[in-house]
Amino acid sequence: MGGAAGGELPRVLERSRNRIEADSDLQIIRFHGEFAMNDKAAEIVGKALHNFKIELPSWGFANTGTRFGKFIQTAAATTIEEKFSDAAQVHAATGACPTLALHVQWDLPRGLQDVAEIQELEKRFGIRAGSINPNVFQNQEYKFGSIGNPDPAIRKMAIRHILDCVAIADALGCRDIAPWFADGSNYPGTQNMRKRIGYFEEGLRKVHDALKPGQRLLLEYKPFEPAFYHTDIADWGMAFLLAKGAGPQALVLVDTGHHYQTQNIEQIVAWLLHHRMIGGFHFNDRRYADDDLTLGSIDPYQIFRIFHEIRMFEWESGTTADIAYMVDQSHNLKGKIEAMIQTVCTAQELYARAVLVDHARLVKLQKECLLVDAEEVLRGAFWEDVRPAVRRWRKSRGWPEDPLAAFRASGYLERITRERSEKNRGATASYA
Ligand code: RM4
Ligand code: MN
Ligand code: MN
Repeated sequence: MGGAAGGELPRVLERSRNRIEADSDLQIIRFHGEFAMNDKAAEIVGKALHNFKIELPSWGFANTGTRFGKFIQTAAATTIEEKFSDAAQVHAATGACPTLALHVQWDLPRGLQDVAEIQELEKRFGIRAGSINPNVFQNQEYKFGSIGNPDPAIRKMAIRHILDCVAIADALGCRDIAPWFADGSNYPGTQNMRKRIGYFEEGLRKVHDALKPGQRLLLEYKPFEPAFYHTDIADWGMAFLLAKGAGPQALVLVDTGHHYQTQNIEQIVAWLLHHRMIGGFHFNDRRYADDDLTLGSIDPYQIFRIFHEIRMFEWESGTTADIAYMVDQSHNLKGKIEAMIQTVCTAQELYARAVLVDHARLVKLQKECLLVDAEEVLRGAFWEDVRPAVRRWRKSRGWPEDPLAAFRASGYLERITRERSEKNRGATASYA
């Protein structure tokens, strides 16, 4: 992939590069204003988008809420069948979402016994099961933690559940098992942090031992919440070390909302790429904490910079980074399917912009420490309007040119609102 991207520069970029090389720094900036998408650039964008798939979260279609109130949406999915059906709508509109992440306790409450039903839904809706997400944070037993709990019986129970998830993933042919651990403590001195590291190391090794060839264990980190003093896997370094210790099939999952304010997420991504330790993303945006807002709604440049690190790595290494791009959002106020379509379109648009970065030129400028010019390469791609090229690509593939408009015109929302409003009346949200 890297070779192709390096060799086939969009002609307009090629031309501006030649001119830039012969010109002064100030003129370089002016030339970026002329940056216009031509056929070749559009083709490169289309090719990259074709391979760019995004996994949807089943929980993103169900009623969710805040700690303070749950505002029920009459069109929300109430069953796993409805979640598949809604996900299929997003896929039909965007062509980019063939898989659905499943949360075991919410979607397969009977565990392995529910696999047959999932398989039937996969066939019926043309959507495959994606990552399998264990739930070791909801049961009363997990009040003081799951695999970091000081009580060995509870640690055992949590490991048992994750092992069941490995078996479920195996039965469904899913590659990734993606646990998120709420483990932590609220007050200094109340837990032995070092001991808990040992519990995590031990538990995760057991889980890793049960993985089938090709399966992956993705470890997600989060700095705080629900624990407010210490969280056992609080950052990428802790996730990295635990994944390394667990074994070669364990990798790190980056949830974009799980960082402190101002943290340089693309640098974390660069480190993980460098060590071949990044397994996937949970995409969302945030303004304050783990807000789970629509991707790119607050800081699109952040997402672009992450994509740029990945593309740059791929170009330099000549390999494809095997990353599961997943969405982790729960929309309480926006229509859930519409918000999901917005997310996928935003991801595609920001990815397409990262595709346009002239890597060869950037490498040269970085080497020469031409700071303004190097930054302009990035900014130039970021400010490029890729939407016409994305529309063209959608059309050429037979997908709707405007996914949101196509969904709105389909009548699906009106139908499910009619069908589900009774069921959603008095419904309780499963997750906050
Ligand atoms: C966490 C994290 C996990 C999600 C749980 C419910 O904040 O993002 O991915 O499964 O929430
Ligand atoms: Mn997440
Ligand atoms: Mn989260």
